[in-house]
Amino acid sequence: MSNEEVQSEAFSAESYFATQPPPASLEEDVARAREFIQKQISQGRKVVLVTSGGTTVPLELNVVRFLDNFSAGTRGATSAEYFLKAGYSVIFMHRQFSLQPFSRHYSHSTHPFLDFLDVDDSEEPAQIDVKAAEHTQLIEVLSQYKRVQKAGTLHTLTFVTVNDYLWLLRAVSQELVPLGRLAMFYLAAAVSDFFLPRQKMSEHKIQSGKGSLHIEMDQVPKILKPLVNEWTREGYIVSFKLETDETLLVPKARKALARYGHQVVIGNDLHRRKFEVVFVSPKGGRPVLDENGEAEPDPSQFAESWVHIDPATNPTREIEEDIVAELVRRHRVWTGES
Ligand code: PAZ
Repeated sequence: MSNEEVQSEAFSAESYFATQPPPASLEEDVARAREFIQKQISQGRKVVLVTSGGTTVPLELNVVRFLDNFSAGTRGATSAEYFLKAGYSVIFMHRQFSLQPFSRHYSHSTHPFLDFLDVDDSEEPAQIDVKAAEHTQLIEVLSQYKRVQKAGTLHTLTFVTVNDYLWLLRAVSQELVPLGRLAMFYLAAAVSDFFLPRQKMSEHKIQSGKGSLHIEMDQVPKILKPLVNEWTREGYIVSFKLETDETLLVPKARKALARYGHQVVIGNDLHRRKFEVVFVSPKGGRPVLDENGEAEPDPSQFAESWVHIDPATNPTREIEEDIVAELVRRHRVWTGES
């Protein structure tokens, strides 16, 4: 395909996957995920696919520079733990080196593990101890981690680029089809809206001699559309919407629900996301959108509920506990259990 052809193309999901190459590890990743899913099916478990962390957009084929975003993966890693506690099996699809369930409690930047160890080198061999103040939390985290390891209910997949993410999401969601309504999708990753198609990338490091850098990026296809309509028809799909202008949260969440037809959008403001989110969902059937999909859908078609926690009165409480409890309840209704 020539550059001109690529430039004029608005990427649909179909044209995206027809023109952008899959990551080298895809087949192996999918085979491992399939094995995990089959085991969970044989044990009658519900499975949630949690996506977490940010995607990168490489600017060169021999990549030196890339665009990234702020997400540390806190939402995804924390939620994965609460889903495991609630009895779900979890496929944790996360950005390489972002936070992970359990180990997140000992992140190198907020709680480095060397700081909670003591060494006594007065004897040979030297002894290492965990500081007394750290015992309670470490025992709790470690016990849960070991329990999950023993039960084999957590499976981890990694992505780096937005391309890795899209290919993995498509493949894993197709593997989840046999679970029908027992599958949940919890799409908390911060996925780039723009990317540079492979055909437009410079092969080598972009040189700085020519003054300012102009890059025109293409829009990443709206992946929720094929996810809902083609890749999984019965899974319970929860997407996240991040905004920095809080007044946009609910209108944009409504629009996404009307456009894609999934079950819940959780809206969060960048600065308030750790203690406030809003659940937006259709009240009845699929909300109606105007013909060209531009006008605001009628608000009476949607229900909203806000979840708040108060960090001043309860600094250790995590909002993900409330988010997951609410989703577990809604998913039960979806599967016909209540
Ligand atoms: O990873 P984190 O805890 O720092 O942030 C979580 C989040 C804000 C990325 C997530 O809650 C979210 O909104 N994800 C979707 C972002 C988007 O609109 O693409």
